[in-house]
Amino acid sequence: MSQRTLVLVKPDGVARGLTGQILARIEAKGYTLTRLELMTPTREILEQHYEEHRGKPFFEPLVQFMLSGPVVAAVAEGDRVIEGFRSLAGATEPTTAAPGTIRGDLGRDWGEKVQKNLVHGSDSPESAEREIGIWFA
Ligand code: RTP
Ligand code: MG
Repeated sequence: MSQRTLVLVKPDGVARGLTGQILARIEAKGYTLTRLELMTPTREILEQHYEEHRGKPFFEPLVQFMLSGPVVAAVAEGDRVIEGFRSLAGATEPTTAAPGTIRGDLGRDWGEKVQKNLVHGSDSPESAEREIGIWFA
């Protein structure tokens, strides 16, 4: 069944010039990009986006990291794209994410408080609709 998901190229991905490669992988897998925008998020958007992590020790460093530069927000569509994109992205921790994935091939640890792991992808249909509404209000 066709789904949509919110993809973010996080500030590390944009700053390192990896946006094109990351979007190319999404397209190469056969998904369609239906929204695409370079943006500088506000704290308000990020606090809504990361609501489930509020109160965790990495919450504030995560928000600071996400405020550190522009991000690319996109909506990708296709059958099972939510699972499909998370599979493409790889595990949260880039040092050990599987080779072949975006995080595994292009990311690593940089000795900082927060995982700079290049991308975000929604984790359920409910999250996808909620997040798309936040970023593409
Ligand atoms: P995402 O939501 O960004 O797609 O990543 P995820 O599901 O793999 O990871 P999640 O657990 O939802 O965490 C959201 C983001 O917070 C940062 N994080 N840092 N202990 C840490 O340093 C830590 N834990 C999480 C990462 O940027 C992660 O993607
Ligand atoms: Mg998550």
